[in-house]
Amino acid sequence: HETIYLEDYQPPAWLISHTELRFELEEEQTLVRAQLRIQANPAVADKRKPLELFGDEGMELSRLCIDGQILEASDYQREAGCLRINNVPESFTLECVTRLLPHENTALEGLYKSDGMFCTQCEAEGFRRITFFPDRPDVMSIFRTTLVADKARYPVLLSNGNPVDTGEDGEGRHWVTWDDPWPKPSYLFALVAGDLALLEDHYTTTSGREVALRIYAERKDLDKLDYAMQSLKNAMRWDEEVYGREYDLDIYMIVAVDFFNMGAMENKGLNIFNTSCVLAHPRTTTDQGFQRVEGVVAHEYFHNWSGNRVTCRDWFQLSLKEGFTVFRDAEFSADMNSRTVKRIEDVTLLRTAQFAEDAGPMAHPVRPESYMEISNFYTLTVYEKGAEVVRMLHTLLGAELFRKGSDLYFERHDGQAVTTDDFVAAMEQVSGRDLSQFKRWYSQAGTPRLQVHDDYDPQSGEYCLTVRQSCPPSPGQDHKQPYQLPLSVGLLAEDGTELYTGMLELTEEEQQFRFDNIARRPVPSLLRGFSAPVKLEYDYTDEQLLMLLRHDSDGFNRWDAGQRLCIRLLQEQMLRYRDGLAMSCSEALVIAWRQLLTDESLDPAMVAQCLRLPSEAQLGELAERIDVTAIHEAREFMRKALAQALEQEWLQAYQRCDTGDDYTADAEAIGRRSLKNLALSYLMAAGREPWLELARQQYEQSDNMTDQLAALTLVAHSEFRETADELLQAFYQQWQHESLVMNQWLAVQASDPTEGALQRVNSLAQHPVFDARNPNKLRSLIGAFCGQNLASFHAEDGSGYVWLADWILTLDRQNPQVASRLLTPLTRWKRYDQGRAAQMQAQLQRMMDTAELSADVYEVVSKSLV
Ligand code: DPP
Ligand code: ZN
Repeated sequence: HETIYLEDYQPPAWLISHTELRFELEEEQTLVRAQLRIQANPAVADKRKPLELFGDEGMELSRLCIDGQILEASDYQREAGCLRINNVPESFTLECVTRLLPHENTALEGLYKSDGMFCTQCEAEGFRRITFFPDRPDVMSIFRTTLVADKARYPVLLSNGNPVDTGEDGEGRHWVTWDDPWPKPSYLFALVAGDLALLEDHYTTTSGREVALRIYAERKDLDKLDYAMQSLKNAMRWDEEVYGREYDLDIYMIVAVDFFNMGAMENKGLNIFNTSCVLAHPRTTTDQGFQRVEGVVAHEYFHNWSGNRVTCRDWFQLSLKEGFTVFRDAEFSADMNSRTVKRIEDVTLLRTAQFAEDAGPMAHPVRPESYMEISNFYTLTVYEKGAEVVRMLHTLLGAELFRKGSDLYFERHDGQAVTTDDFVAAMEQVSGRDLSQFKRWYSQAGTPRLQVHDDYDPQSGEYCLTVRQSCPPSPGQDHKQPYQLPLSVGLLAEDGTELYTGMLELTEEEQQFRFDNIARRPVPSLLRGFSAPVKLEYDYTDEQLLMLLRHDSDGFNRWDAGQRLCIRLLQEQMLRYRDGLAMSCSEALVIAWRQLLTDESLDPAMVAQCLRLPSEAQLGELAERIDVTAIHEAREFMRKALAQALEQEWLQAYQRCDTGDDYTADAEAIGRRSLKNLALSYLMAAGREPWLELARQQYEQSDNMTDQLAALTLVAHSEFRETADELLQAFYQQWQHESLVMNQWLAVQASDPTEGALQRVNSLAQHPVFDARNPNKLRSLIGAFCGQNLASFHAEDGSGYVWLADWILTLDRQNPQVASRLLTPLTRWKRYDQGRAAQMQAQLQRMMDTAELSADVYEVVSKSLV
């Protein structure tokens, strides 16, 4: 397997102005006729280069012509995913017919079948599984696509752009031609053919363009499309208001498919979505699901500008579109819902999963320097950390200059394939600032650490903050240069009065900041709103954290102070557990929580966030060596202690939030349900029969999936096994025909930490609702067991590791992208105790010793073993 380097980038020798495609879709095969108008790139000096096109090795080539002349076998060579044609003219038309077997395509890249419908996934390199093409994002072409298929089976035929022609051939087959006027890279190509139902609406842009909005799904899911449609309209309006961006075609289509490797795909005018990111109905979808639909619909829509109109020069620039678009969708969701809650959720994900990625063997900069398989770099670093980098630019420049910068970026690069440097250059130009140091955020991997110390001189009233920054080594990068970053700070008096509010800018390894006229020693509120993606260390006392939890004017830091306190207390209990000492729960914490829980003036969503203990995964990320058992035991002890100490308060909060209103998916209602179900979870942790009855009642009486699934999960994970089995069975009976709900049913059981988990997931893998070819099912069973059921996955005998490795080896032959993704937990082996580390390493080695790993899995396994 070959490594590809950013520094080797060369502009394309050949350009394709027009691409005409004709798909003959049949049950046993698909014939694709491609006609490419090719010209030598005038910007490339060496005109005598052979024409090189990418094309999957397994793809059958049945005809190849230049300007109508059939090529002899000696005129071209096929080798390792590439077609080379020598002695081509400066400008010509290439015709190429390929034969595909979509029904046998289990990798779900290129053209494949999902539940009887044809669909495509071309990002990053799927188009080369459809035809021979310079399948790289800096080759942009105008596409015209004709689909031909049986009319009864495939009444709906879709591709990018606008439909321009249609007809029938008299033998039950029909065809539709689509024209996309905007030049695009091949990764944005899409087609869909199937028997689909449709929800239609329309939208008028600011400048008066009428846009037809169409969301397609299977007929049975037609009642689950309203929320996506509303979200789409909100996103279109928001992008006009906040970024001045309008939609640019007459039709915007979304199609829901059940077999999909990713969440969704921003193909020009024809987004293809995983059903899990578009279908939403109160009866079958949780609050989290609703918010995901809103966020992903907006994300893919925003790509129309940040990704499609302006795209990436090469795949090393992936964060150019993904980091920026995640930042855009996060701001959209913050505007539609609660800004602070959205921020807390995003930072929690970053701290738990992205920080772990940064500390593991696959750590890479936001703009990676090399890869074997680009699919492995659709990561939390490129997406979430990339979004944090854009957010820091927004913070450093301020909203107004940032908007000017994004206007300039879109205007200057419309229709181009560009780099993250081009993005930063636009920000530099409008602000007059030199951002060359800032760009280290794109080139250096690892999570920076800020160590903060302070001094106070009561005589002079001077307060001084000393900030040291450093960043640990990561693969291939032993030494890091200091970063430029915004550090948002407040100084609080002991009673919570704010003495100073402002933004400090770090550029050096060590810096001091002085504040005058401070009457008493203040408590610093640091990194407000998580103003930079770093680990912040300051030696707070418990009292200071409790004060911040009560008084900080920054909502995010109020929550963060509470989390810091919980983490510290949990870490103390972990030590006690390891030393065989009795664990205990801090009375001060109980008092603080009681206050939060009983203060009816507070926002329930915020209270719920504050009263949630950090997850086992996050505690693991924070540990020097991850002690799975100590983490689990300490956290369970604490949960139970807080449950029992506040039993009456939990019940009152439950009752207060249980308003009996009809379901709505707005932030306020979601916040109330989150506190209600958190209260129920603590009551269940208290372990008494009446609370089991309360949970059962909620399970039986709820009219929405949020409440029903919360109750089911709590009972299923409890010691009340009889009721657990009864509800799991009832849930299955009720929802067996709803594929997405069955994913939840699998995940609830896979994440059940009680005795016998491995046996349970093994028998679920045999259950009829499970389908090993469907990525959502794999994520629900394997992903949930290995990622959320940590104590079971890390069973001391290593059985969880063997189980996962067995799965990876099977799946790798079928769907390498999904196999590689599911492998992540094993890559972290160096973080565990010797016994576990050795067993994890042995499974990685076993995979490594297997002949014929895909590039996807090979890259991850080989880098993990270094
Ligand atoms: N479909 C993925 C996303 O939208 C990759 N572009 O992020
Ligand atoms: Zn994206």
